[in-house]
Amino acid sequence: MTVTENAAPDLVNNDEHPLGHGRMLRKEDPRFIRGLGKYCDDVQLRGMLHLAILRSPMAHARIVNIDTSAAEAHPKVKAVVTGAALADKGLAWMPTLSNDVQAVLATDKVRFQGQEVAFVVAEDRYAARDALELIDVDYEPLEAVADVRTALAPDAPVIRDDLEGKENNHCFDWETGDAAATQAVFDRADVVVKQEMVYPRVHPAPMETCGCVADFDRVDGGLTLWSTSQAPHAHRTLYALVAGLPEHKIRVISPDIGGGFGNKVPIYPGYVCSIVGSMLTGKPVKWMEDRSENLISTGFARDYVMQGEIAATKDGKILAIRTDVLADHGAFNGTAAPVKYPAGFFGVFTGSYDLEAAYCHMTAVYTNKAPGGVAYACSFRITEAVYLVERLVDCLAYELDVDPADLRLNNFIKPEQFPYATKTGWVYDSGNYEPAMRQSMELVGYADLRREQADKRTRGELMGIGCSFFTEAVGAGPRKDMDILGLGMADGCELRVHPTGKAVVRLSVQSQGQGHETTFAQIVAEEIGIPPGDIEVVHGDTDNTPFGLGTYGSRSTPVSGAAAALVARKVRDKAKIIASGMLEVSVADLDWDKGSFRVKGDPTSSVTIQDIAMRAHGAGDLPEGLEGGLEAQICYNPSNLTYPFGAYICVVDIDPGTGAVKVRRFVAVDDCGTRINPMIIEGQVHGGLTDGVGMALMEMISFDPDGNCLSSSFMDYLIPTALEVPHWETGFTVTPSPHHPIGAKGVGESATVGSPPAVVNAVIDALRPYGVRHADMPLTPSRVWEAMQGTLKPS
Ligand code: MCN
Ligand code: CUM
Repeated sequence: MTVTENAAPDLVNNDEHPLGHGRMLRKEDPRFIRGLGKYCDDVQLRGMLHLAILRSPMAHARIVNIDTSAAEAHPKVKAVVTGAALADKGLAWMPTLSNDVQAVLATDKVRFQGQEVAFVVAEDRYAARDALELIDVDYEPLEAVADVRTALAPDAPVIRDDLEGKENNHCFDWETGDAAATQAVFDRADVVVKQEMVYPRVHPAPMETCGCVADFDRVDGGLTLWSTSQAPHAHRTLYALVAGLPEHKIRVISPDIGGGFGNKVPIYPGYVCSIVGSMLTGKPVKWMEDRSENLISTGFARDYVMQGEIAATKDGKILAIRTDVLADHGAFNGTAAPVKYPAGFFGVFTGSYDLEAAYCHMTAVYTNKAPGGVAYACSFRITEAVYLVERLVDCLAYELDVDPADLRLNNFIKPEQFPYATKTGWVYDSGNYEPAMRQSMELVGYADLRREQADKRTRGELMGIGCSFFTEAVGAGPRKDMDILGLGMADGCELRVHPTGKAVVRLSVQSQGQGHETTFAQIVAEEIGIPPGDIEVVHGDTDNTPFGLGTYGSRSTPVSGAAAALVARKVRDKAKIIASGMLEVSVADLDWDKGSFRVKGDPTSSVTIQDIAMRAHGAGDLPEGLEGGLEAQICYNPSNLTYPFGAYICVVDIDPGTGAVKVRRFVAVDDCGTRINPMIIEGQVHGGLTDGVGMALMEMISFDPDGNCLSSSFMDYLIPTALEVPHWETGFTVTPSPHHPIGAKGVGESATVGSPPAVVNAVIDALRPYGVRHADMPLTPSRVWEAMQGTLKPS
């Protein structure tokens, strides 16, 4: 099916909304648009204290002495805690999501600017911040490693001397694919194009920064933690392991969250400090970061230096791709990815093309920068992978002097090749790439644009058209090979239908703005015929939801969405048995008609799901052997990931006098299989495209040679506004996932993954008259200008 979707959205009144999938308005919006959401910072508890964190002003320094006496004497201060004090309790270090350790508070050394050194708990936020100024830390500065390329130099200072026997800054080596087979293909290829490209360090920068309220009850030993967490269940298990608290005594609540984008996947020292603060004082303790703290200390994204190589025949058949990557992991390896995937899902760098061979070797290093490494709508490093392959394809088109859209069309994996096993071991579940590509070209008017461009070039005007085609891998993941710190990546789901036919569905995933309260009600409604307005979605509270791994990597729809559909089918199966009793026919004689069971061949005999719900709980006998009630729960373990894809085309104009890039148009055709709520999908795509334009043109966390972070505010870390982005034009195709119960694939990260190469390819295309084949992001006016002058140095 290929449908375009450019007309004004025909939003339906929710009261008239059909029972299931479709453009339903978001159930959560009435509270958000009236400012009535309840975020962590809205939590107010009696006697609540406030926590502030003292952070290192240096990137690398030995801590000689910390004097906290003046801060302790502050009349409003209740506690001042240093790393040494935490070390006494065995809490100075905590595990990261990648089996490394990270300092909760620095004991021996500080290893990045902004690292947590001490915390103060005081009666109010102002007093806590004032008292930070009274703490006197004596640092002995050490040489910092701020350049990833020199991190492994023999004379580089060793950052992680806390790790036994560590004598350099090597973090890990990783490889995938077949080196020898790839070399053989490269040896016989007519054309080999090499290009180094840097995906700079960027930051998710959610509107709401990270924070929490910890409330430890000294009487019953229970801990309640309201926190900005994308994965409340996984966090609870980690707190149990770190703090030695029994898991059943910990309740993690993720209330409304003001954007996550991956930034709220890791556990941050501030959460642990707040828990310690509450235990020490016996009072609830609130901690909320400010913007600078969020930018300098929490999970960054990307930071890959990639040497890419693509091999092809002279008539444009792509044969193989090879890459060598230098990955900057900061001071602690805090990458959030399944344990067996230290480079996340970067292995899908073979993209959407039918290759003969592929190989990647990666070296990851420690530097004196903040830890992190997945966050920011990346689907576990697929953003980097897609950027690599889509830039390489354009570099090849440049060398062969062929049209980049044609080059893609000629090399796609064909529909009949699915399920398609890539040369790096991934099995793409389903795909039909050419219609998506053709649709994007039609929507944008590709041929006309090329004519316009040719015409403009004769006048010295700079216009560029950039294509990108991506395949994503989302829905981590099959328990057989995916876990985070030993926790398998399956999701529970529970559905209860009340006697009156209203229902509650409990999820293990946690929305940060994706509209789960709406779409999960729609998934259940589609299966069981109860209106979505009658289905309450409960999430984000470990005491009230089944165990599961949380929302990131666009996994909610592929994993929890499947769980919701299957649990609803389980309830429907039971409802059918009850209906057979009510209608006095055998189960085999019943037809399901979304919301009611009918007797085959007798349209007048039927019972609604609401009638059945009442009977399940009410008077009268149920069929032999059936328990009362109408509810079920399941735990869904996906058999594979889902592989959404998309074709994006960006059109830019560049001011030849200043190098300023204007994105004139952007067309995005996405395929995420069965579409639950097209309005929400478009919103997700619009947001991701905005992210992508931001990364391509303006976002970068940069450092000076001493490791000082130069991007610690929104004055220096630029994020796109309505002024920098065009009116988005979207389309879609539908290629269902064969293994997902409703055929849905994830979409939340697609646009962020797919759009940066489209923008960069467009800019480079515009600069063709200047002989520019590549320039690194962010393509700020000065970089574009330097590229035009031929003076741009590798970043
Ligand atoms: N959806 C749909 N039909 C599909 C696929 C998805 O209607 N075939 C709907 C889903 O039901 C859900 C939304 O689209 O309401 C996104 O679904 P999905 O792709 O499963 O992604 P997740 O819900 O797991 O969200 C995570 C994803 C990630 S990893 C990042 S990063 C990101 C993103 O979502 N962060 C966001 N989008 C965000 N949107 C907002 N507003 N805020 C964030 O922090
Ligand atoms: Cu990789 S950012 Mo999202 O997965 O939360």
